[in-house]
Amino acid sequence: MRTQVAIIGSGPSGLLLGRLLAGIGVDTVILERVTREHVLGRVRAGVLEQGTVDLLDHAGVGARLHAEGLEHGGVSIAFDGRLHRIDLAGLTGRHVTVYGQTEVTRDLIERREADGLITHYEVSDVALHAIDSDRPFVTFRNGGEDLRLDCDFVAGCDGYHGPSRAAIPATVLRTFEKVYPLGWLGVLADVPPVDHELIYSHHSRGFALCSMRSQARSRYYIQCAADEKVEDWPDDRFWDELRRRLPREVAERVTAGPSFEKSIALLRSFVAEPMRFGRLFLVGDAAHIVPPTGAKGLNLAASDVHYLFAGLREFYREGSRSGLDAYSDKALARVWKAVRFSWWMTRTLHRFDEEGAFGQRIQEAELDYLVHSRAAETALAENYVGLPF
Ligand code: RFL
Ligand code: PHB
Repeated sequence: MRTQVAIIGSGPSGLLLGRLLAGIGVDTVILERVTREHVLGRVRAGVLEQGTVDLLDHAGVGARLHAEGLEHGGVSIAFDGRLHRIDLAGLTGRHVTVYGQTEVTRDLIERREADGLITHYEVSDVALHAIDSDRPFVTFRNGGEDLRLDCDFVAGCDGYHGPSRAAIPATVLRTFEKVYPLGWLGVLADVPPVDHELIYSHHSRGFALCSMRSQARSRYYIQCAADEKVEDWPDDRFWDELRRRLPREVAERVTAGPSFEKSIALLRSFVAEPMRFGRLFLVGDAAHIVPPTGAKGLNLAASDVHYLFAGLREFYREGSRSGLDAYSDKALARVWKAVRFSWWMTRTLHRFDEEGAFGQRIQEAELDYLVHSRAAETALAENYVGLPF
């Protein structure tokens, strides 16, 4: 079989790219390792930058997001028993939208199906070939058959563990990594959120985050050790620990309830350069990972898609390769700024035993500076709402 752009991975990167290309009449086939249900069941990001919302609108999948998403004009930082609100809207003129990645994925999958476009789920042995030639192709197994997909370009939207990045020769690829010695234990529960906006809490027992999916569904996270097990965290222990890490007046307002999702995510920063090799383009988590503290992972996937879509549109409409040639540099310039911001948020808000008393004092000074300097608040706000594409 043949398509114009072979997309590996049906996460938000692959689905959004596929939808934008469909809008200009460019054909795509998506190859996905797991089932449709598995893709739709994953609980991940919750905060969308304005640029991501604009791109989803441009792709024609913004209707439910606008009806059900929650616009937040501020975010709170808690430390030393107090809450400090950062006025995102006042400082930047922009806001963020709370709308789960699960919902973004559902909207995109339903639209792809309505458009009659092809996604092969549960494929295995995906391998990329001749990506440094003008005739790349992808081979894979589907339903016991060995198949071949010829294409003009391959979009590697297959996340951190996918085969695309591994197809770039080691002599070309350079990687940068920082692994943090901690994890986030996350819980979803159908209880009203403790506040109408998000609260990021720095505490001597460890970091905590109060987030949400709707007025009736809360998403909470607490810092845990990297080797902890979900089974060791029954709901009661989770709620108790969460409350202890929040200022008293906030803790008293937390509504506890049975959780229906509980998982541990490890924190790392990772970047692969370049994001293009021949006719292969890496997009989203395939090229970079950020710790969730800055809420940037999904939003970076969206900005990569924006740059790649612009390059492909120029190629198919005008025959020009200049946008595609600029893709890696443009995407990486924005990626590194988000990597820096996520690293800074992570470093400032978590408990790091190995940094000792000196490290703790630096964190306290950083937070004190943040809440007393409009410049420092503005720096946080403009990164949090998202730097321009
Ligand atoms: P995905 O979502 O990982 O999708 C990759 C897809 O590729 C498939 N795949 C393969 N397909 C075929 N063959 C193979 N061999 C394959 N190997 C893999 C996978 O099955 C999958 O369907 O990458 P994508 O599309 O680049 O999207 C990236 C985002 O998912 C990710 O950056 C965010 O979820 C990160 N993230 C957050 N981002 C934000 O912007 N705001 C947040 O608030 C936020 N919170 C989070 C997060 C990630 C978290 N976890 C669990 C990692 C909170 C958490 C807890
Ligand atoms: C979430 O709601 O899942 C969430 C919100 C903000 C973050 C990370 C995750 O920084």
